Amino acid sequence: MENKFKRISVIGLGYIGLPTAAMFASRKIEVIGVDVNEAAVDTINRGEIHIIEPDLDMVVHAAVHEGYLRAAIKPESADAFLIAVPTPFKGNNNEPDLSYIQAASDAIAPVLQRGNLVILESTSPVGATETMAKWLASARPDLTFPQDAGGGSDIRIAHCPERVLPGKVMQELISNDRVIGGMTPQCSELAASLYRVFVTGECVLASGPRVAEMAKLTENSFRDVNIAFANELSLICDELAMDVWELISLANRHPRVNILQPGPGVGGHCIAVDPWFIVNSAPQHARLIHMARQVNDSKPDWVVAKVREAIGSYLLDNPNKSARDVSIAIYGLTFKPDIDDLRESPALTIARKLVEGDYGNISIVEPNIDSISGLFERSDVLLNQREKDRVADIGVVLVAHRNLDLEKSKHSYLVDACGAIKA
Ligand code: SAJ
Repeated sequence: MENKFKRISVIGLGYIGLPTAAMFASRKIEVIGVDVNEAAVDTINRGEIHIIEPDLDMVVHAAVHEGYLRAAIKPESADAFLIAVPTPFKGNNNEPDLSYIQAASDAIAPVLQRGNLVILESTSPVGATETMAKWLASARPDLTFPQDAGGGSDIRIAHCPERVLPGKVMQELISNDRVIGGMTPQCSELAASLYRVFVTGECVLASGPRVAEMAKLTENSFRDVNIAFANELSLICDELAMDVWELISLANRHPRVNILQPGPGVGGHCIAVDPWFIVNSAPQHARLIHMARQVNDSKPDWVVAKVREAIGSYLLDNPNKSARDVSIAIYGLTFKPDIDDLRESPALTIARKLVEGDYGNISIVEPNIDSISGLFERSDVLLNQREKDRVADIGVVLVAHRNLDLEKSKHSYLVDACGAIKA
């Protein structure tokens, strides 16, 4: 079948937009990536990348040097526009901020042409795609849109949420099934034909954009609620002097039980954010989802309290010492194992709180990052992987990195927040 898409524009060149742009370009389609960040645009146009994701660098390098991918500050005309901009919180009240989506639709509106497809990929609260369609329609009264013209509209609009796992983006972009929520069946069909350029998973047509928006929020809320269950068990087991990892591995022997792992809290930029979009849409009914957020958000403080308890026990055993003599080794800072991403990391929150305490030597053992400069208020915190720094009065294990060889560590007291020792 002949490809209808000669030129694709991707708005927002971050963790999702850049890999998506590079993927289309690797299939020899002209792609214009648009971002307001001039430094990112320059980096990409040199064939380099400004984010960390395995294998992305070589795909971008090849796409730019073969002439299929180009970055720009302003949108140009194209057959399809994919919007992959952030949807953060507005202020401090966990409400979604659609201003990036609005800015992206304002930017593409002047270059839209009859027959174009506009896809919202950003994780969005229910109704955001329809809101975007209204913004586009009011900017371009000369064109017809699906909300008014139905199946025969000049512009086709769909929500197709991204669902890839950081660290496996280049694989999952191709192999994951894709949820396609068009505003009309014609919009869905056109969007599916675009993704079929590189997606080998199924392109599943949803009945509309709202259910596609909710599907993405539901996936991340499902994971959040299940992690909260594991985190709650870890508190109960601590109270009952039981090993939560043993408990979970026993319970998981049941054919229909599959409990996730407790940890220091939930980090990253998705699972700790998206459930709030559901809570905001239906606050009276989203009780479990709301509670899960609170359980997971309170876990870092609980870990800090456990470390303080361990310090107290150490001082009781060593009455000649004061808190200022206590040395602490912290293992892992990233938001999950085997990555170098510190965004919204509960381990970093815990480490910062411990550094604020008036303790002695603090060393961080984090094999996946090269520098902790600027991360802590105290400048004497050491980042070290050397064996001698693995000897401390208190060991605090926060992330179960594969390359964290804990056998080499020696401590009088150990707080293991992620089960790395027992794994
Ligand atoms: N975590 C636990 N216990 C577990 C699993 C995870 O404490 O058993 C913690 C991790 O340590 C981390 C946080 O949860 O702090 C989130 O990690 P994650 O691996 O569960 O998810 P993310 O944020 O890297 O990516 C998620 C994925 N969503 C789902 O698996 C349902 C990904 O597919 C989404 O595309 C991504 O969010 C996104 O962009 O929304």
